[in-house]
Amino acid sequence: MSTGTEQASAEIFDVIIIGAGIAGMYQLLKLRELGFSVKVFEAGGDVGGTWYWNRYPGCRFDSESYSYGYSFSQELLDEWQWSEHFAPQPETLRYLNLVADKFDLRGDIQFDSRVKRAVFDEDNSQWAVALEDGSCTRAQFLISATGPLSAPQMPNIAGTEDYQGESFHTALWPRDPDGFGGRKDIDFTGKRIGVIGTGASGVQVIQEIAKSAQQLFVFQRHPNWCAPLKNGPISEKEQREIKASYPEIFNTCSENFGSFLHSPDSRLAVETSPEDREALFDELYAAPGFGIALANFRDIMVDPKANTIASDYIADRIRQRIDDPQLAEQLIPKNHGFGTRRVPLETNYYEVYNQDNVSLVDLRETPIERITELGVATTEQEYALDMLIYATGFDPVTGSLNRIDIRGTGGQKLKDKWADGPQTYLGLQIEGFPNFLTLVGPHNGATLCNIPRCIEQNVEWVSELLLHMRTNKLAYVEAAKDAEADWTEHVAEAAARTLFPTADSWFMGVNRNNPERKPGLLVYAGGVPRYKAKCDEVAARDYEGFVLK
Ligand code: NA7
Repeated sequence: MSTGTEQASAEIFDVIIIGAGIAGMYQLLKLRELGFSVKVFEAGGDVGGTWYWNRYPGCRFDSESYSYGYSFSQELLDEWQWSEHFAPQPETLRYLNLVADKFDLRGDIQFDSRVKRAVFDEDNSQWAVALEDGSCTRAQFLISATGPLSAPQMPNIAGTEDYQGESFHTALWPRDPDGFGGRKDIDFTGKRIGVIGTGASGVQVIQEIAKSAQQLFVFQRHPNWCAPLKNGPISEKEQREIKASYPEIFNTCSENFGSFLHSPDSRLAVETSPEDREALFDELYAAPGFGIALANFRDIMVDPKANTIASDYIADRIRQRIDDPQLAEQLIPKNHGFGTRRVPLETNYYEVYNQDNVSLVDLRETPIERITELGVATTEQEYALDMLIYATGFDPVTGSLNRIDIRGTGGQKLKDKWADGPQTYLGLQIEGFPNFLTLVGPHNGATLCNIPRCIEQNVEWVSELLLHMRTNKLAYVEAAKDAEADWTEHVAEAAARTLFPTADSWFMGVNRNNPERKPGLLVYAGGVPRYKAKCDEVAARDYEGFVLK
């Protein structure tokens, strides 16, 4: 690593962690408990990761709150009360701040510190990690906890810098200096507002803006299959029941494909009568959370015929909710089946299109030509706006790692190694990048998961590995080439058994706004129980597939 302009710190840590979100915080706590010296670098001004950055109005998670929090501390479970079944962002960030305070985490976290480069020093078996401010710190191990969706992506549209009104990306929403949410003075009342993007973030922010905007223009390239969230406050009685059943809650999660509370129906849609199918669909559509995707017939994500049956049902529900039949057709996906992309959960999303103050601009009919000083110019007209919101998502999973110059043995760049798609072992380690571990990395079980459940699994597994190495006086861990190739092949096979590859989505690494990026599968679609069993088996066989020395 060049030291010409970089200030090397004297202290050498056992571990450097990049990121102080849910994964980085727990990894710090775990390793510190085991006696490792740890330094965390966090680009943000405080803890929270996703929940620190995504402060747009309406932001909340789609996991049942009580299935989302950390499970490792009974005291924390007893102390914390979620107020809603699906908590809003400020509450989740308040929760993560409580965790940071309770376990005294901040002392080992350096905030406002974006990692620019990380280079493996082969002579010393150490990582040299340089920040944007020019400082450089060394550690034996490097752990990325950068989050799967943390590299905000602006649209590749000309003129974004010309726009003179207020504009925000949902994932970089300005912070309220006195609270956990977004800046309170950002007001939609009486304004003409444009939103580009109708993924999970766009859907949430659109619902909020429609309440008070003078006029809201939704610039939609492709619609998604949205379904009702059915959120509500948690009553006193429910609170007591939740607190008494945490072991069952976490156990149910651990048995399910994506670690959610929703277990699949054991029947096949294609073998069930239309009446019985309708009965299950109706029940799930009226129920809270992701059940509509995850508690559905077990063939809807693997059999195109079953998927069409489910898609047709959801399409009819959308038609029932939109007054204008032509508009309804524009809001029904035609290029992918239900569940093959992330299903945004919504509250009155479709109904907002029945309001006079909301207009859909279908970009497949009239594409955006450019952003202008005044607003958005499509092939048909220029929309003058007071505020423009980019809900255009992220450079997914590998994006946050590729934005750091990571170099392994022989100076090899991680970005180059992954140019044709990621190759990993268990989504946790990469051949040629010794002593580097990727929490929630590409091809990791945590990529299609109620994420804190899998973060705990990742963190505990990595902690055990480091403990094993210390106990056995081992200083070097690297995925073996054949183990990496086998895992990468297994990940592709697991996805090929599902319908995920039939859709363009962030799961498949599609990001047309980044011209450098080729699509490449990013998620592990074999299910969390299978992933966890594989990780446990590898550990039980003395870390089979790793070179340890
Ligand atoms: P997503 O799900 O990636 O959605 C991004 C949206 O932005 C999607 O509707 C895109 O349309 C749209 N988009 C992106 N680029 C453009 C351009 N250039 N022009 C027009 N429209 C564009 O991101 P989210 O933030 O909503 O959600 C990400 C995850 O966060 C989600 O899966 C949850 O797990 C939480 P497209 O469909 O590509 O036509």
